[in-house]
Amino acid sequence: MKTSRAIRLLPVLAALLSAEYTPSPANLEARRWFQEARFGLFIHWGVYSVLGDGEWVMNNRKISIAEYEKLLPQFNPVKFDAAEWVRLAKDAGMRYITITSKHHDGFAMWDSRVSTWDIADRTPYKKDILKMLADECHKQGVKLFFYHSHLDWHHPDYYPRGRTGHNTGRPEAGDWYRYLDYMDAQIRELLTGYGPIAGIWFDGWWDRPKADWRLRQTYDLIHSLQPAALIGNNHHQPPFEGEDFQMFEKDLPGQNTAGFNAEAKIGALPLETCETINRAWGYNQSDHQYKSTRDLIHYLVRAAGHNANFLLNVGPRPDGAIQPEFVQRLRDMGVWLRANGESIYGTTQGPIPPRDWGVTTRKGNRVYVHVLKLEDDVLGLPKLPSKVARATRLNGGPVAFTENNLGILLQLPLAARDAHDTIVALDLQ
Ligand code: FHN
Repeated sequence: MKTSRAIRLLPVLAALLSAEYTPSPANLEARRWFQEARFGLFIHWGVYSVLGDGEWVMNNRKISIAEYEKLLPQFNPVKFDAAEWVRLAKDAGMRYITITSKHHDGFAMWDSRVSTWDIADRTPYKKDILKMLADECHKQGVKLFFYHSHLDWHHPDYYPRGRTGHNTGRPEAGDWYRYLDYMDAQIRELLTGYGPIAGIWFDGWWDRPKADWRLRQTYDLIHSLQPAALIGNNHHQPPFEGEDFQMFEKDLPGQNTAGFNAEAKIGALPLETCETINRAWGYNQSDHQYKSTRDLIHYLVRAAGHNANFLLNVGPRPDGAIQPEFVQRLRDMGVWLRANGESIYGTTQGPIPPRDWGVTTRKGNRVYVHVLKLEDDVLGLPKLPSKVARATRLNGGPVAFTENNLGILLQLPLAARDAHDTIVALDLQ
């Protein structure tokens, strides 16, 4: 009797789950906060850091689970200092941190109750990294997101397999829905044991784009546990129902230089773009191709000019230290933001779309013109919604300009340009 009633209720349940998603007031408020925050720290960290060859090392080197598990005794991050990491993010001017709770190797960076494939159960370190980081974030007023991989190279029930993870030595069998139950159980742990969580940043859907991921059930679970938690999914597609923000990997919204975003049309949700400092997400000891502070500032500014946040990545070492090349760049960005943050935080994309010379951002009646690349002494701008009352250098004196019915001409002598970004604030009438 009970079973037949459950079967009759299934279509009702399915209809509920496919119903249009209405974000709660707390969620809408969180989206507003997110859009104003503009800058966050991405952290890719897990047992893979031991090999110093990026977070894909298990797949790339065709390492079996048995061999990969031998890395565990070496993962002992005694130099990890949550307070120092959060302080570093704050000093860099970042308003949130997004850390890998679980990457594609399936390894949990917290003390999971539904698995022993985690830092607390299997490493000499034994401590719950996420707990320490969450406590510190709450203490220092920095919001915390968890990056969570749908894709799993370790779990036996991740079957049928997708594009990756074919050489880990798992039997060619498994129960897909049992895997999804496991994933939801872990998500439940993350949203019930770590205080307020700003959101979940999913990745790995693309490994099995045709699979039934039961996404809506997972999304509804998250929103029922923490209505304000923002869900984003790096599936490289336009946003799915139930998501709260849209991310672009290694590209500004609308661009596709890295090849991930061919189908990622810009939707109506808050936007974010993520990028690395060298070329690796997880710690890579031989990758020394660091972007300059100037390049990173330009990326942040261009992201703001595209109405997007910038999530800048570090891959900490296996001992828990963040390498000095990363630390230095983050600190330098913080110095720049302390002087120029007014033109980034709390702004929206400005009235002039992104250009080769730079971008515009806007707050109320003030338009910030970010001149990043200009060979001439003058910059011509199209007409703005209202006349310009005043033009000033941010943190500086007046800027000479002329305005007629065609547009505005700003005088920007090369000798007086800023090393990174010459910012002109235009106050509109
Ligand atoms: O495969 C991952 C990769 O390791 C990394 O986490 C990045 C971050 O955006 N996303 C995936 C590739 O799309």
